[in-house]
Amino acid sequence: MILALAGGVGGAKLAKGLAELLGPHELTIVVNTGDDFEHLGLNISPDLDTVMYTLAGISDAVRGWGLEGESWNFMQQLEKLGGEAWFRLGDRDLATHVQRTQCLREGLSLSRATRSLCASLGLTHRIVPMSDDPVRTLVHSDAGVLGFQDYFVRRRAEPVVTRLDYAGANEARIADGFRAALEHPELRAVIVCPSNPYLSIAPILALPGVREALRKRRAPVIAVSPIVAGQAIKGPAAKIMRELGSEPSSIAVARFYEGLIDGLVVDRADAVLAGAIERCGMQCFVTDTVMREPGDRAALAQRVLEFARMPTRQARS
Ligand code: FO1
Repeated sequence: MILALAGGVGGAKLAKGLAELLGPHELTIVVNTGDDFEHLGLNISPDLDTVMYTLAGISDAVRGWGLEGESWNFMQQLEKLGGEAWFRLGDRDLATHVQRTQCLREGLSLSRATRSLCASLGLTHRIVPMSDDPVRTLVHSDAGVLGFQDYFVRRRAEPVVTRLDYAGANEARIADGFRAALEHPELRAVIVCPSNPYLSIAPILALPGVREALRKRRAPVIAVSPIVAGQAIKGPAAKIMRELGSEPSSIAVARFYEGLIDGLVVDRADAVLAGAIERCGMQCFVTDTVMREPGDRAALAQRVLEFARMPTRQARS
């Protein structure tokens, strides 16, 4: 049993690689819901959808989010009518949000709604929201306190970030599927996918009991750094790190996860950082981490699983 923690595009790619190597009962993918929001009366869960669409092989490879071959008639008409068009919902993607909203209105949990969407897309691996309770990432910035999508999409991640909050996290219960994976007697490894540590993984770690469960477990926890040569592979991770006072690098990622992970996988471009990373109390594994081609995803997943099987030098607290 492997538990993967994932956020958006980078996380979804490694999750897809893991799903290509592991059977449906050997993998649980727990997904950040801090980016979720209610928009146009719909419940939108961008990271869950990115993971679902990527595993189903129907995500848009260029944008990373939404569906391939999408049409935008709804959006164009909405704009014409003077509606809110800053958050682009493709015609087919819209069906996912309508169906999820309908399930939630009928009283289903987000986990159940996700299971039903996954089944309809022919997915057999477990994709689980981190919680069925609402957790919302709030971006404190020089433009005020912003909802995540307001910051990220409407304002193109331009405001300077001063602090991040995960509203509701303290009161939220971790989803049953997440707890079951954490407590699984045959849990072999926890893989932290190359998602933005602050935006995608921190909301998962903010849930009561998650840090403690990760510290106590016997299985190794291996993270893949989303920073390569001081740059984020995608998204504003490097910019946010700088604004929050750390130089964007895999060392900052190591410090962020210090005490929680046994190993950090970094790209060959960052091989020189291995010594400094190991001084943070974890092993450093060096390999190609940038997943450009579809084949790169299973190749990286394979190497990460091999790293997880290696005996760890650090004693876990
Ligand atoms: N990202 C954008 O940059 N612009 C959009 O208009 C946009 C729409 C959108 C619709 C559905 C969906 O599932 C994701 C969407 N995203 C969009 C991506 C999303 O904002 C972010 O990638 C994640 O929240 C960060 O992981």
